Parts: sequence; structure tokens; C-alpha cells
Amino acid sequence: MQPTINISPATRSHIDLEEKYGAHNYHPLPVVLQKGEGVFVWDVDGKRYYDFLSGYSAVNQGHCHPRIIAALTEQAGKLTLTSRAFHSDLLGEYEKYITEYFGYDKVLPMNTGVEAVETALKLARHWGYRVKGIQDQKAKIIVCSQNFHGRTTGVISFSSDPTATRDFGPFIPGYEMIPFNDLVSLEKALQDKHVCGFLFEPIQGEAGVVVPDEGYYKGIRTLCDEYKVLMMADEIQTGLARTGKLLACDHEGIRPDILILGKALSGGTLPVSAVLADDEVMMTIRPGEHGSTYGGNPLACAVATASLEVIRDERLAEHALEMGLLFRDGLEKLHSPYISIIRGRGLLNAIVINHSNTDAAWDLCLSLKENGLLAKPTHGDKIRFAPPLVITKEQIGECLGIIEKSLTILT
Ligand code: IF1
Repeated sequence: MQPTINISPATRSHIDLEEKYGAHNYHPLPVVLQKGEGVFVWDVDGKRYYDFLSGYSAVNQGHCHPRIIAALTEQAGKLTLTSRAFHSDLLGEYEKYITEYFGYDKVLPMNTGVEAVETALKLARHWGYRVKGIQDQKAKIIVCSQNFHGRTTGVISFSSDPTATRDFGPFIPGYEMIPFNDLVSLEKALQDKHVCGFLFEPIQGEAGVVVPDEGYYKGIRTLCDEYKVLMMADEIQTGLARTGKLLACDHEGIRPDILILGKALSGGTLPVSAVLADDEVMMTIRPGEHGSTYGGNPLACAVATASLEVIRDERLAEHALEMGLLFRDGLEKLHSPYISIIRGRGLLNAIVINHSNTDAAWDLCLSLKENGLLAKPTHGDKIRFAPPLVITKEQIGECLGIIEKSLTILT
């Protein structure tokens, strides 16, 4: 059954403007949002929705968290950008706070997630040449197939997704791809003495929330130590309490050599990212070798500090762990014949839709929208369920009801 979708004239006119004047690099659901608060967003017609995407996990703390907005607006009226040509009175404070928070010697602040990934790749190569002693131009970084680390030409150079790479070449060499969740392949790859780093997502997001086997992070740690290779965790999506621990690697008590953060580091307000590492890695960068106009700007420092404080003070990791168990349990209990797989950790979850109609996941998302819950299909048959971490037990119950009701569209 086709879901009936109501598109108001106001919604239509906003969508038409984007169609006409914006690049067509996305295919959004037909909803135009105007306001957000906590787990909710409102469209231009005043209809309220549960946000089960959370800006791809950037809004872990909830939309327009009052503490983060207060930090943002207060600092916005004071000083927003100095560039790194001068010091600011917030940068050092923020650097002290975030390094102590995660337990690393130093931080390198950037803006978008992909810039932090690029920074980590550059750091690993620097360390490879300047510490490990790899021969010039030979450094190699191991990555996983089905990875998603961003959209720059550098980062798509090691993407296995044809949509992300087609007609964007030529690409940057120096990467080798192995399957995710495969320690045997990793050990084989690390035998090459030119390898300086292994870059991975603790849970593959874009691939459809693929959770590796228990022991994967520990295995990576052991192999990276054995072969003197940097363990580089892209926790841009999995970090900051999303999976029910501060970092996904914390589920196995593992500390990566390079930690990459973004998204929720600003609670969804600004592009703020960061790379954390100890001195052996970070001190290989010297003045002039890397940077960014906006990286570490005072506004970002104020916002990131508040965003991290909220995660800690509101115990969002513990809460996400508990709500995640409740949510997946509730999904299981729906016993829907159209849900073939339910997976995830904390509040980073996905279902795989099993239906003869290839548009079933999209149709279900339209039906969810009609019933007041926003989620987005990926790869045709998967739907990600990742609400803001401030969602309550009662709200989880209500959302399960919406999902159950919406599933009837598939019969
Ligand atoms: C888009 C997915 C999520 C990321 C990891 C780096 C970045 C991302 C692990 C880059 C970004 C986003 C970007 C967004 C879609 C999206 C996404 F579906 F592609 F996989 F979140 F689940 N590392 N992920 O997940 O960060 O430069 O964008 O700040 O539209 O491309 P960015």
C-alpha cells in the first residue's frame, strides 16, 4: 500500500526553492523543519515529530539544549574568531578540558568531521616518517571496506562506495582496504613495515550500523601494539555517549592512539571537530604544517565545552545504554515479519526491512513521518533509529507505538 503523504503548500514552496536553487546532492524526506527542542522538531505547519536521526548523531544532547545555546549566545556577543595567528582566552582552557576529559596529552581542533579525519591521516603519516622511520612516500594506512569517513577527495580515495567515488578520480594512493570485523586480514595487512595506521569506525554507521564481534577493539589494540601501528578510531558518529558509553571503544576498555571526534562535540550548533593523541604523535606536527581558519575558534571552544559538560552532567552515556536496551527489546516484541534484523548499541540502531517492494523502507519512513517520527532509510532497505539521547522511557514507549502503527502500511 502506498502511504498517503500530505504536503502542505508551505512545505511545497520551501522544497521547490531548494530544488530550483540548490545542488541536488541529497534526497531528503518531504518535510521542512522550522524549530527544535530536545527530542522534538516541528515543521513549517506546526506539526511535531520525534527526531530519530538527530542530525546523524550530532544532536545527542537534544535540539537547542539550553546550556549549549547559552554558551553559544554569550560567547557570540563577545568574541567569535581570532584565527590561530593570535591566542584567545578560551583555547587553552578548552584544550585542557577536552584532553583531561578523554585522557590524551594533546588535542588538535578542526571544524567538520572529515577535516578531523584528514588531520588524523596526516598525523599518522607524519608519525610514520618521523617516529617509526618509514621510507619517504611509502607510508600506508589500512582502512575497512564499507567505511564512511567523509566526502573530501582525500577521504573518498579509500571509499568502497561507487556512488561516493564515481567520476571523482584520480585518487590518493597509500591506502589498503580490508574487511571490517576481520582481525586475520588486519594482521596480514600490518605485516607490511610501511603501515603507519589503521583507521576504522567502531560501529560502521553508513554501512547500516554494523556492530563488530565482541573482542574486535581489543584485537585491534593488540595487533597495533605488536606491529607498532597507530590505532585510529573515527568516533565522530559513535562517540560522545551515542552507543551507551562515552566512546564506543570504551565498551571493551580500549584506548586508541588517535581519537577522532566531531558531530555532537557542538550539540548540533556549529561544525566542531577534534583529534586527540599523545605527544609522540601530536608533537610531530610543527608550526605551519597544518591548520584551519576556524579550527579552535572561541565560539567553538565555548560550545564544545558546554556540549561535553552536558554529556557528563546529564549522564547521557548511561541513559543511552538503558534506553537502547529498552528500544531494541520493544522492537523485537513487535514481531514484525517486515523487520528481518534489529541491531545497534545504545541509541545507535538500525533495522533491515524485509519486503518484496524495494521501496518499502522509504514508504515506511513516509508513514513514520505521517505518524510523527522522522527517520531516514539508507542503502535501500535499512532504517537508522538514533534519537537524541535525552529521550525518556515514556517517549521510547510512544515511539515504539508509532513504529508499530506505521508498519501496517507494508501489509
Ligand atoms: C552526509 C552516513 C552518518 C561519519 C564518520 C566522518 C564523517 C561522518 C564516521 C564526516 C559523517 C554523515 C555525513 C552525512 C551522512 C552521514 C552519515 F550516513 F553517511 F553514514 F552520520 F551516518 N566519520 N557522517 O559518520 O563528518 O564531515 O560530515 O562532519 O550527508 O554526508 P562531516
